[in-house]
Amino acid sequence: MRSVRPLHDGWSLRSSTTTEVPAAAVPASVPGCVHTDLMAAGLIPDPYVDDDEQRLAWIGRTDWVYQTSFEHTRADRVDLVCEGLDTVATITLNGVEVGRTENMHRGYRFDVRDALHDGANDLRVEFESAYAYAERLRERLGDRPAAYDQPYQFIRKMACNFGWDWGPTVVTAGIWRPIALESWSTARLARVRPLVTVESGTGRVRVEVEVERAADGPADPVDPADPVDPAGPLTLAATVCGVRVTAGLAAGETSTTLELEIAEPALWWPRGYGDQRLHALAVTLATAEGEVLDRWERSVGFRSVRVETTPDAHGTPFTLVVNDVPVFVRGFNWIPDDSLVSRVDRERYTRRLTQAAEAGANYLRVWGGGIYESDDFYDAADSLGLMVGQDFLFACAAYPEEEPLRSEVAAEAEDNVVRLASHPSLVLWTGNNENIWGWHDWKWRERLDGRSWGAGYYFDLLPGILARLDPTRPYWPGSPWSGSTDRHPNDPAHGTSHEWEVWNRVDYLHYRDHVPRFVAEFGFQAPPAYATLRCWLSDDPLAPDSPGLVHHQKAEDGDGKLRRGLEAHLPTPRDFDDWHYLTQVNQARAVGVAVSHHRSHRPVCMGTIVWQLNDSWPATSWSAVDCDGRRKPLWYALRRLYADRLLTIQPRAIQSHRDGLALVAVNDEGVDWSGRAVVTRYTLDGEPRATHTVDLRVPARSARTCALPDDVATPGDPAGELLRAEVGDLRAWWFFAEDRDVAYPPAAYSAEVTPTVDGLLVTVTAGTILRDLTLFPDRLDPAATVGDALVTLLPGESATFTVHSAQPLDPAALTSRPVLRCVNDIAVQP
Ligand code: BMA
Repeated sequence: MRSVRPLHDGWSLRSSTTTEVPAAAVPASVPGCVHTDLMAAGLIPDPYVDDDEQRLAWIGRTDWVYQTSFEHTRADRVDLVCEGLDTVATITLNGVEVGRTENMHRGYRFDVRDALHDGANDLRVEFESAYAYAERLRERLGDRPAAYDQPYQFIRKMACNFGWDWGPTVVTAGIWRPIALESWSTARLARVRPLVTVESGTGRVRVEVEVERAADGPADPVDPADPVDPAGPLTLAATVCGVRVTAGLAAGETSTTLELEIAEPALWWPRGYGDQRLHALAVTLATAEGEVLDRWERSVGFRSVRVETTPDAHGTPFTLVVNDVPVFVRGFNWIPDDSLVSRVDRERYTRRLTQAAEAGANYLRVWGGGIYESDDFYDAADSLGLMVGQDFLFACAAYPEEEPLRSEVAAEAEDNVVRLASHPSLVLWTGNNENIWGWHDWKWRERLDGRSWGAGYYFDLLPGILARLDPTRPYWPGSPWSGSTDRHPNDPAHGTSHEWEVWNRVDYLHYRDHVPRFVAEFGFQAPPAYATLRCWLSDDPLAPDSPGLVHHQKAEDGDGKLRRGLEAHLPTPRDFDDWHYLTQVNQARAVGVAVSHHRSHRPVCMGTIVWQLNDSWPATSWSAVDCDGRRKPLWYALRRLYADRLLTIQPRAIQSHRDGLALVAVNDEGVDWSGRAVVTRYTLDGEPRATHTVDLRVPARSARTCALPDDVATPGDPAGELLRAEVGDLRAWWFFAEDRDVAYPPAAYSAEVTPTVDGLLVTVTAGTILRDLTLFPDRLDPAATVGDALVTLLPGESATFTVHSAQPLDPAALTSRPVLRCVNDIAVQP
């Protein structure tokens, strides 16, 4: 039986090519990376603190040696199995070179039998500087345009490691995924590829199996008295849902297919559409005599998936259809959860994906500048019912198609397509992030002057690999991609699009200018939570332009865009606390305009994916959750916007009402929704001026638009009135003027704080309107959390916030600025 022995102990790390740290070796963590080892040894500061990133750039330009030793007894075949090496490595065992690598995104297996000694063995993994390799290839293959002045498209390594508009430049090296010795005899399961389909209620698992036989005859059998012929007949068995099939492999054969058919299996559904039923699939390899040689087991889920792209009256849809049900995608873009990505463990993946699910998302797009996500990520997605679109790893650059890169791309694609095949959550493969768009629009063509840029990957190599290895999942050549080379790749009326005019150039109300079919990226920035800033920055005082904040804002003119975005909508901040709160409110408002617009246009629009869920370090960024896992107000806003039932007031030209308003009710549930909606025009003092009642009937998985009559939709005084729509607990608001122009009264309220077992209940009763009331308990206890945010109250109404904290919190501090905020507390004159 194949045995696996992890080699995670006894490692040390050193370098002979730098004088920045002593030459003596330091203990190394495996899996891990140089940065975390040097930090643990106290030799470097944390690159996420202040601007320490800048002092550590030399790490990426240095060569590093990892070394360990282990005791070993010989076996028939012994392989060194590296699930991930970052990146350019030479591996020696007892002074004998056993392998070389140049791709972080694939696994490697080296037959090390001949280099092993009985007893102690010396294993070294020497990493060449990623820059040295990439710059060498750039020199050889000719430069190519890219969004950043770094050679990331010349090496198969996580691109954002070289710095991004939300992330630091921390060019890592190290053994970033598990490494092990595998001992086996006769044969092993080299590749198991389960292809799961469902048709008319019948589930099928086609298990494609490739076997490796111990090389060329019984070399060095452990027990010479009992040699098993490694070329002899073998048997395979596969089991799922109690169904078992077997197949024989004749002498010398190395591959076969096992087909399992399950009548009416319990299906896997995206969350909100049904349960996430997973079933164990086991494959065993044995000799003809029945001796088990290897075993493989994964969870699979039965579901069908396709993308509907048949042109219609509006253009070209992009509608995911799972188990024959069209699914409205409410998603987040996902980036590596840490720039030092080897630190992200199973627990952290589960926590972060749970935050996405709890915000109401049903989809994550794994962006192409990161990694092919780990099985821990996909396991969490499988059980949470989060659908995943995985980009192949190409982002914002022209990528050379010459060797050695072409073969590396093919190898990594094959590896990962096979590795991820069992996960039902994976519903889409995408060729790249913004590269077709870049070629089209960003003057790449001129600069390339005929050189390759990646088209061969996106239109030929990658779809070819999928057709061969996993035809069960749809493929789309790019994000964005309009479905045809005859059209602009980012045409919102066709296929997938990215909306970046807002944020970069125009106000967020322009999200409403068109009705996109499926928006795979759009977003707006805000700073991270206050406690996160305080943890990582020593700025004193904190200010929008204090050095740490400036260093942790990586986007081009990011602070200018934040400021202009604010000026158009909200009162002028008087101090840092105002700026911090208002920029976070503005982020939530901007994304809210987009999401409610997109959802209100179901079924023309069938997907909205916010850029971005998470952060890889403490950053002012587009994220909803910051690097320390703290939820920004945007997260709470999305939880309302991504709920199955959404009520929203939208400007709509309906019949004669060219500047009219409409109430739109969106129902993503599988059952009809009926209720009585009351829409009232109020003064800021809470006086009703006009009311309209609508009997809503919203069939399952649809949206209904109801024009509002003029007496409700037309204010007497735009700066002093608002609309509120209510159905049950759901509310929608419409303000006729921007907050900076609204004649808000200074905020008045009373607050009551009641202790609970693990925190406090804070009940706020409004004396005046309170706009976007939000509590920031992390300002008092960094570990404190709150249950809701951005609650608007009319005079006399109250809201209760649940605060969790292990510390006693001062009630007075908890219920006043800067912990308790609303937009109209800015109206209070200091
Ligand atoms: C798109 C993404 C990312 C980037 C984001 C914000 O270009 O694909 O590359 O971080 O916008 O600018």
